[in-house]
Amino acid sequence: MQNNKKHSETVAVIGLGYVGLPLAIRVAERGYKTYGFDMDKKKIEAIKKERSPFKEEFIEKRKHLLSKINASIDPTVLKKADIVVVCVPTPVDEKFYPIFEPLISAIELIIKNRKAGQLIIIESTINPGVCEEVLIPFFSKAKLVESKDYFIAHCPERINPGKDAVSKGYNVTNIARVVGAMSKKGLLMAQKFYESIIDAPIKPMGSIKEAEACKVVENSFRDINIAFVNELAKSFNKMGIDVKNVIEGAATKPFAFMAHYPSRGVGGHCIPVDPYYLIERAKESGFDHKFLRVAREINNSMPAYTVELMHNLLNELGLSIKGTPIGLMGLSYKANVDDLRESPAIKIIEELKKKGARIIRFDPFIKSMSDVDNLEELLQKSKALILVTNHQVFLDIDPKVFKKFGIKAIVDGVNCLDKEKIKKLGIKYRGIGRK
Ligand code: SAJ
Repeated sequence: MQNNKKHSETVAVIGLGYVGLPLAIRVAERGYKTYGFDMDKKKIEAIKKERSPFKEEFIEKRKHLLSKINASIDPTVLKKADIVVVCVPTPVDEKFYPIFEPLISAIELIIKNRKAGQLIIIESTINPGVCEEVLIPFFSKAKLVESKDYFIAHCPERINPGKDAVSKGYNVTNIARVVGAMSKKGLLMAQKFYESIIDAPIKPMGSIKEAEACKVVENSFRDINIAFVNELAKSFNKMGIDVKNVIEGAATKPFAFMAHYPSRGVGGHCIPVDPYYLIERAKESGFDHKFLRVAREINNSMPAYTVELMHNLLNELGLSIKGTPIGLMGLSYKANVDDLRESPAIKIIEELKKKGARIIRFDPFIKSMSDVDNLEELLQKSKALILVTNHQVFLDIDPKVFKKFGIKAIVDGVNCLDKEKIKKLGIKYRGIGRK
């Protein structure tokens, strides 16, 4: 593994978000002259002031390195780079079709500000075939030939946002990667680059398509496993079996079982999105991923299911959901991050509004979307609560506090509250597959 020796190549990272900024920090830390390009002026200004533009433990711990990145909104910095890494978002539209515009704009900027012989590495999540069928045609139109005027490779990002990543010790410096390229030379260049910045194995793939397929397979695997336990939760709820206890029991099997847990829904910019990349691309080749589609339908049904649980719980108390003040503990898609992308909270709010509930939102990581300033105010104003995000601050609440504020019903959207204590206090409790 390389140490922090000086490298002759200059590197530019396009897109300084959850993926690009940690990468740029690491590249600079490993001794490359590093440029960062982003269209967001506020982000660039924050980086120049050595302030992280978003909450991320990895960056918080390396803020002192931010000044080593020449961050700019001027795309001509790309002209200086021998290696350009593209880390822009690849979302899906409302029909879940992949949206390639951010990626195409990045490619157009690279072509406009190119340097001969550049190695261009795509880290954004894309489905098999995108490099060859969507991106390379832009270079060909500009009369640029792969392996002569430029090299292109794909190294799918494996960033794992949030505290749990830090607690597990995984970050951009030590997560193994796969890399694929259009040419042998491009593959060797990309592999050498990643081996110089990552202290973990870098696996060369047989083609760029294989590398593209890895990421969507990794995340579809996670999505179907979550869908499995979400379906179990619905069935066990009817059978009066606590699904969380059963999963923990099954997880005592030391092999051939991988615990996933039911919840109020699947959010984030990876898991709920990536399977659609595979579904849509396979459809173009005449294959229908029925199983992946059903898994997506199950996971997409969980926010409404969560609201139904609250509706029924209030009815058991002789209360109507209409007009009842319901506090949402958390908005972010996962614990200890300030990220609303595809968050189940969005659908839960929609469903509650349809039922006429009065909604009070509070997320300590997303104050701008909160209706109250603090947890106490949330509890004061609510008669019932839905735990949407298992931020530590919510897990630390002593259930007696719920009683003190007169909370009548709690739906635990991440199955992480103490159900026995809550029920003993006479508060109605429902988890996702546990009562
Ligand atoms: N979720 C469940 N049940 C589970 C696990 C997650 O409902 O058992 C929900 C979460 O609440 C969240 C969503 O699914 O809303 C996604 O959770 P996640 O833990 O997968 O978090 P992400 O979206 O940050 O996923 C990233 C992914 N990393 C990359 O795509 C590079 C994913 O591959 C990682 O497995 C994941 O981090 C991780 O391990 O934390």
